[in-house]
Amino acid sequence: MKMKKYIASSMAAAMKKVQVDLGDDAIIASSKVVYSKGFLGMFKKKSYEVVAGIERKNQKETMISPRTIQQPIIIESETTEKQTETIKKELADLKTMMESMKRRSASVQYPDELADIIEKLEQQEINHELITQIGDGLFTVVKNSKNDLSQNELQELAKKHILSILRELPFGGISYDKKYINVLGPTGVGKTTTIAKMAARAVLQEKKKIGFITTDTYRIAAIEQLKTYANLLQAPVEIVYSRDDYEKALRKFEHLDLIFIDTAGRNYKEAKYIKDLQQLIDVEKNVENYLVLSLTAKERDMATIIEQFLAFPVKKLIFTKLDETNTIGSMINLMVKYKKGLAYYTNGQEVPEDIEEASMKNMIDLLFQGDNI
Ligand SMILES: Nc1nc2c(ncn2[C@@H]2O[C@H](COP(=O)(O)OP(=O)(O)O)[C@@H](O)[C@H]2O)c(=O)[nH]1
Ligand SMILES: [Mg+2]
Repeated sequence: MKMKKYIASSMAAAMKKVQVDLGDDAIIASSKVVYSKGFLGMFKKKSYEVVAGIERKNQKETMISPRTIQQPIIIESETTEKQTETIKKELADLKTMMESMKRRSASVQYPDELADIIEKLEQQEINHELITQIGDGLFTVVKNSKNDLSQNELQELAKKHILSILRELPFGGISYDKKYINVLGPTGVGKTTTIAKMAARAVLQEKKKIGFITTDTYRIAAIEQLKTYANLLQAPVEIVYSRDDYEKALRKFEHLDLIFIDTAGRNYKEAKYIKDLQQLIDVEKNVENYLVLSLTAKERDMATIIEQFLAFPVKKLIFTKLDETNTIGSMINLMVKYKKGLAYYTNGQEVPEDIEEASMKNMIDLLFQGDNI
């Protein structure tokens, strides 16, 4: 089978080229994102490369026929057990590869009317696996539908499909069932600012008596920052340097409704603070843990951070700096991958207004926002 390379500015466009050139029977051997070299490594251009070919009738069995696969087994009739294992593994790999090729080539066969939606999800950087899942779902509906569906109807269907993927995950902010709100995450993501926003809501809307504890004693500025917000809300702050301080702070705040615990980013590596907290408070019973991530970070780095916190019972994430990006696919990819819910997302530096409690619906609307297909 002769292979050809197709390059275009989107995956959908590259697939289209393949389809126009080779027709519906084209087989996709590989697809990837490529970056062209820019000046001094800058201004790199992103494009999509698809390698595809078409099987000619008389060549049908040349590539991956059962005979080709079996041949080594027949020739090597005196193979040792180890060799047999290797061959079995190779066969299994080959099977996986063929299944994946079949699956990828299926995307070529998505009808044209799905191209815009698939492209939108790609632009949002939803990962390939989820896009295939959504695309396959829509494809089934389109195939079985008697009438043509409008773009709006298709978009609604795509939203419903995403809702069903997310349905097990918890959404929404502080429950007010637990006394301690523990906010974790690396430095600079916006933990303290977000705490101030959450605390302001607790005081102004829920009329809670609140207090703050900070273990982020590394930089004076960080303490001052929290004190400033606490003063505005006329709430007490305890600065905790040791386990003793911790115990004292917890006792001192016994009469309050809600305690926000601000942490130092570097603690996520030490994990000592987390252990202390676990020993002092019944974490399961009394603490709601939130992990804060910034949408401006790379998805891979965010994944590493989530993995560092897997041992800790974090049920929901908070994503900050939505105002600094147009893509939220990474948020959805990570939530699905790590089965974490979403509490809030924040969209600016202003306290207390730049925060929104998350719901499944507003997150999905956000994904298709500004979209008038
Ligand atoms: N653009 C934007 N900046 C934010 C947001 N949340 C926090 N920041 C800024 O990010 C910086 C670090 O915030 P800070 O709360 O000190 O982060 P921490 O180190 O995690 O406690 C500050 O300049 C904040 O104003 C947000 O939603 N959008
Ligand atoms: Mg801070």
